[in-house]
Amino acid sequence: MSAAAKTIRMVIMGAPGSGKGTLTSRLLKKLPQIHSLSTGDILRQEIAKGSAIGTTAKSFISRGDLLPDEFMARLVENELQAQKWLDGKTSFLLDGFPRTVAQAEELVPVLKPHGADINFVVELSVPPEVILERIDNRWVHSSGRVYNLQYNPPKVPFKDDLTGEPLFKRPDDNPETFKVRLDKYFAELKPIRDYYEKQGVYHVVRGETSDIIFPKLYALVEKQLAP
Ligand code: G5P
Ligand code: MG
Repeated sequence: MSAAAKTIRMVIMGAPGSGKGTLTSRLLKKLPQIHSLSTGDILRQEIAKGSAIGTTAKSFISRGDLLPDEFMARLVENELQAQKWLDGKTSFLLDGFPRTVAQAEELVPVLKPHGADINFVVELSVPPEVILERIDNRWVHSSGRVYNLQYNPPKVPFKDDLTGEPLFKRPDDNPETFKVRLDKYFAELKPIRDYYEKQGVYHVVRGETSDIIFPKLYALVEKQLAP
């Protein structure tokens, strides 16, 4: 009898526009047993619904600011519980959370009782000058599916491939807000890298394009999943 694959509970980190959403969807196409959760997508969906969470999120996101750690931690905890991923047997990927050491620390008591600690963290390291070019051409669908007019254009211009619904520009994808988001990312990077490096779960994949990064990322994840 072959041994069962291991469970991965991973975090994908990277600057705004580094390709977290793009690479997550590629990874999940090859490894559909992994579930994913993007805090940015959840917040944008709450804004679209006009919920209380969305109302709080809107002003932070439009300024490029991070929402409060405690608020984000409760949002993720509720989502993990609602999805029933906290059984220690489910593989999941968190895109965009945690982004600060405080958020990482908040996650520990949520996961630990279920034997479900984070066991794999990957940083996408893409030069900022490469990223800046991408954002102008980004269009997104309300589901979180992401396109780029040059790199991965929709089949029909400005329409989502799966639903045919219109795509939209993110309000935080303007040069001023984008700069704030980049600065905030790099301000938080070292502490959170140190935090997960100490736990021996931190990996970095470097590259100027998602095509270069993807095979490296996939190889690391496969290794982690191997029995
Ligand atoms: P988000 O939504 O998590 P960011 O800023 O972390 O936002 P973003 O912008 O979603 O990250 P990404 O997912 O890393 O970027 O990148 P992507 O969308 O896949 O790719 C970017 C573009 O490049 C796309 O158009 C894609 O098609 C294209 N592309 C990909 N690869 C290539 C390539 O190789 N070549 C080319 N040419 N193009 C490519 O968070 C948003 C806000 O929510 C709040 C904050 O306010 C945050 O700013 N928030 C939180 N606040 C506090 N704590 C948290 N944990 C929070 N999470 C979210
Ligand atoms: Mg994203």
